[in-house]
Amino acid sequence: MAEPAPRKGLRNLAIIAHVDHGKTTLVDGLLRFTGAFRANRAVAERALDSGDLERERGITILSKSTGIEFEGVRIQLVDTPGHADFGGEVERVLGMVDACLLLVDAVDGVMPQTRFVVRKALAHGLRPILVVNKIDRPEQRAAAVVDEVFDLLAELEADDHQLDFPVVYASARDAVASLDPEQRGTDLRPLLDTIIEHAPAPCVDTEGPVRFQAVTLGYDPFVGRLLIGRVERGALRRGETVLRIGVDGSRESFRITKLFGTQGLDRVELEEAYAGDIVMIAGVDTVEVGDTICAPSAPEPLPPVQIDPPTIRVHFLVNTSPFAGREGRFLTSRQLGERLEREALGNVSIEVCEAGARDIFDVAGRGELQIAILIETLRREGYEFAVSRPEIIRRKIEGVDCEPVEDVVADVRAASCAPCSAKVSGWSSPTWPPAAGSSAIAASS
Ligand SMILES: Nc1nc2c(ncn2[C@@H]2O[C@H](COP(=O)(O)OP(=O)(O)OP(=O)(O)O)[C@@H](O)[C@H]2O)c(=O)[nH]1
Ligand SMILES: [Mg+2]
Repeated sequence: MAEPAPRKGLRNLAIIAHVDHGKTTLVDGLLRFTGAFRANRAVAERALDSGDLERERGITILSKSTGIEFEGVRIQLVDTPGHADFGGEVERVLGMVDACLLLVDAVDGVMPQTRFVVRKALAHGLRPILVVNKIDRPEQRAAAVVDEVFDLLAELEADDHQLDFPVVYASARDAVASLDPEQRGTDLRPLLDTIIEHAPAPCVDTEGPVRFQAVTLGYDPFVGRLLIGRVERGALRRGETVLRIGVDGSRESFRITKLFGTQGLDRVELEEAYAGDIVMIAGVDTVEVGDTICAPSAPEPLPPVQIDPPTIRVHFLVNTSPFAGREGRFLTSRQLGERLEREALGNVSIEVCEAGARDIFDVAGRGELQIAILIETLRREGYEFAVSRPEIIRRKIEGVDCEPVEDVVADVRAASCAPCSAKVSGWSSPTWPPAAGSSAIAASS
């Protein structure tokens, strides 16, 4: 085995932020600026939000990676969702990258989900590159936003190096960036230069026995199940036989039938990939998120992907109402159970188990939007079922009954401030994880 060495021509970055702060728009701009879209190609706005539900709702649901080339350096970007319900998507991709672009809206400033993603990024030892976005908005307050981010990092106990974060001022919509808040940029070059200067190159051993961890699962109708992750060590080659070690310890050999990388919006076939590369592998169907793929000669499993536990629970049950069978094609509890199980394999932030009674499945997730998206996805696939009202998952922590918390920011008329405060302060049950932030009620006239 060789000593890990930096791969100078490569950068891996996650783009993280509160919801709607402009992550996907920025990726669009970067793809366009680096010429990743062919000149004659018609590309929709926010091209990476490619799922039907993503386009309809204008939000990112699944993390997606893309690769761009800039001045001889390959930059692999992972776009993440900003909505708190999909926080599990952010958590699992942070292990694949060496740096993160932290986008903060120049008007909104630090928001609850900014705090969540920054805490996760710091836990992975990442140093953020701050992008103050939407600098084009007339009411922008960039200087104050930079201070807010500094205070947040200090509060979350970032080290000196992390506190000394680089700052870029950008308008993702107009595809411009600048290092000077007073000067409007002309293109995204300053941002790309900052990435190359400040994001560390992956420091890896490309010669040792191969090791890879599946962080996300995908599906391709031609090649079957796709395992998406980063090569941790050594090299993966198409046609080679490797070993899968399951999270549960199970082992299975398989041949890599296809290996893909991403170039802009396209998937490109590769013959080999080296430590540091984010790739997709095809060749095995029975796989779970967190499984390790490694050389048969060095079967060393990687630690499972850690994410926060679910907070709400909904029952999915067979539709027994008088209108049953009118809409869907898949109606039985076996079909519903199998589909939910498949979801739980690929989506680590969802837990599925059979509730005590027959034909009822307990689906636990991170929030109502996440569950709503799951329900809608299943409905469109032809499943018909009934669901219960969501209920909060309570946990006993050191003998105390606790419930999950969420930061609340309510913008209300001055006259409504008192009743709103009273309502919020009535939620008095102890919380888990320990209260991360405070509730704030701002009055507007
Ligand atoms: N004025 C202005 N609006 C922007 C800018 N960047 C993005 N937006 C708008 O902000 C909205 C959200 O943009 P997205 O790129 O979808 O944000 P996101 O962070 O990817 O959102 P999620 O993935 O759902 O968290 C869209 O309506 C964009 O047009 C910007 O620089 N200036
Ligand atoms: Mg997005």
